[in-house]
Amino acid sequence: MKRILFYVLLIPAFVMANIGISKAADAPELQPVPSISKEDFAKATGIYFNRCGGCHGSLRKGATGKPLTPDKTRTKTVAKLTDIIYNGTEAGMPGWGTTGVLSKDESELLAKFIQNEPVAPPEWNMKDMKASWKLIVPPDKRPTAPAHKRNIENFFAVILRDAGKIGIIDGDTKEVVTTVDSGFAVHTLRYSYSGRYLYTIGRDAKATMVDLWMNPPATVAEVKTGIEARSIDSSKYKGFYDKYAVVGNYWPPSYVILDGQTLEPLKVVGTRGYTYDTNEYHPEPRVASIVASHNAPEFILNVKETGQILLVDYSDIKNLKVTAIEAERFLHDGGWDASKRYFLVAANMRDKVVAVDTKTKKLAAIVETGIKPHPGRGANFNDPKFGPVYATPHLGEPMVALIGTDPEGDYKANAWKVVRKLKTAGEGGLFIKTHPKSNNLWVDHTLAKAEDAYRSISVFNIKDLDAPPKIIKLGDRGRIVHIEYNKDGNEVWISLWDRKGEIIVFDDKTLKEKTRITDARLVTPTGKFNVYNTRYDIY
Ligand code: DHE
Repeated sequence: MKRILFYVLLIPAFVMANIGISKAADAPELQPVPSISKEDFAKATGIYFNRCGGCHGSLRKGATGKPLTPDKTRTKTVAKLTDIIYNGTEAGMPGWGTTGVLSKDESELLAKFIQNEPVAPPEWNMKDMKASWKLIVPPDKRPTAPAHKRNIENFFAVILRDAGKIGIIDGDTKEVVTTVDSGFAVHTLRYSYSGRYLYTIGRDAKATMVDLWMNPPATVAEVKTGIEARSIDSSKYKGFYDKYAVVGNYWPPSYVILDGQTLEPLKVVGTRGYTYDTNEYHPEPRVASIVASHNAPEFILNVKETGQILLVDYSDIKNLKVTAIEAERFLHDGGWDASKRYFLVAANMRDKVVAVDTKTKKLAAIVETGIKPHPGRGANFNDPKFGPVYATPHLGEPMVALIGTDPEGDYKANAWKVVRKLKTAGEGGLFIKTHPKSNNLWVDHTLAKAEDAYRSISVFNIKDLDAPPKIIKLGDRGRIVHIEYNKDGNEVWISLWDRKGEIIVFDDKTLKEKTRITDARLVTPTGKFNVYNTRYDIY
């Protein structure tokens, strides 16, 4: 027995020595763990949550950004890490100092913070959700018909990010009808299928629900579904209109099904589990984008770190049926193809777009597109040469990729292939938009390094995609972000993102600026969501 044990221990040591593996010699030298006061640790935790956690994860295991666990961060000095945080990286991380967000001292504090062990945020259970739930106006106290004469279908709800509010703008008159409170740094908005209710989700996982029939529109319910979230949508299948909403949490990693009329939390489902490829346990698989199917009672949820797309059948939430499709890691943002049969989502750190067939409930394809695709919800149109395509810009290069989306039609040879690459005025592309009635394709370059690029927009003529885009410079301040059409598809709304924010409105035919919506309340406008286009997923 002793002899067996001897060989068991000896053989690995022998092999390691002979192939040159000397664990101690090759392991990088680790810097000492810097000490931080309790107050500074709390401050750094707040900065990390606001600025870093979205990309690097609460447990710092990495996703869109690199892992920042101490085994990695302690291979660098505090000075080196401070420099990276302050100045950014070639790989696309913004310079938090050079963009004016963090001071040198704050960058250094953060450098020390990430050399310490990560502390997991608290859990958030049904009891906590129920305690946070406020039914401000119960359904039977709400109007039975619209209490104003405005054209709700052409309302735009605008995220006022740093104000933690939503602006409701009348798309016909361009008046700011009202602003309503939302969660902290609200991230996305969606409407109920009827178009009556607006659902919002804050970075702090506070969901709110606004009744657009009220005069003025007002918040009727709110609930905090977790500690951190980015996505929300509502049931869009016949028989389930306005019945359920769903929130995708970043922390705790989970999704929560809510009553669509009251936001009462009904069911929470955890997403912790195993990566689709290596079957390693991941403690923080976050729910990224969500869409609601028009063809089945299903929510489509993208689990970032484990690389699975979940088709969650909400027809019987007591006996939930979930189809988990193996896709690709680091799923982020995405949207429907024009037929609304296929859902396409970027696996941005893998430079790929994944397509799922929601009819067969199977993976349709994985397409390599370019460096860090970021479609938002993407854009659909008919390429004159290649037929129906889905378009995505890229964070890492000045390029829009067009992917063929017609696997059963005249253009099936192009299906799930990149049929064209269009050159834009800058990298750092976040959002893209067109409309079935338009011949234009608008693309931003919000996170480009060059000022000229992040203050301008590229517009392609869909009928002549061989021609370069028209590049329109939109001003001398802020960054240009997110594009939305009005209901008729003849106006384009673009945000000028700074504290004195503006919405710039273009005539889509002439590409001439029509007007600028300015209002002291329009603080840091980002996403804008037209009621009609969003509820029917027109993009
Ligand atoms: Fe977003 C969409 C997550 C940074 C503005 N953002 C999304 C979606 C996800 C996401 C998962 C898809 C929601 C859906 O469709 O269901 N975003 C994240 C991040 O994790 C990330 C990288 C870092 C973070 O900490 O948040 C991030 N996002 C940003 C920004 O910096 C932006 C420009 C401003 C902000 O709010 O911080 C921004 N993201 C948006 C907007 C949408 C969005 C406006 C919705 C676009 C749409 O048309 O649907």
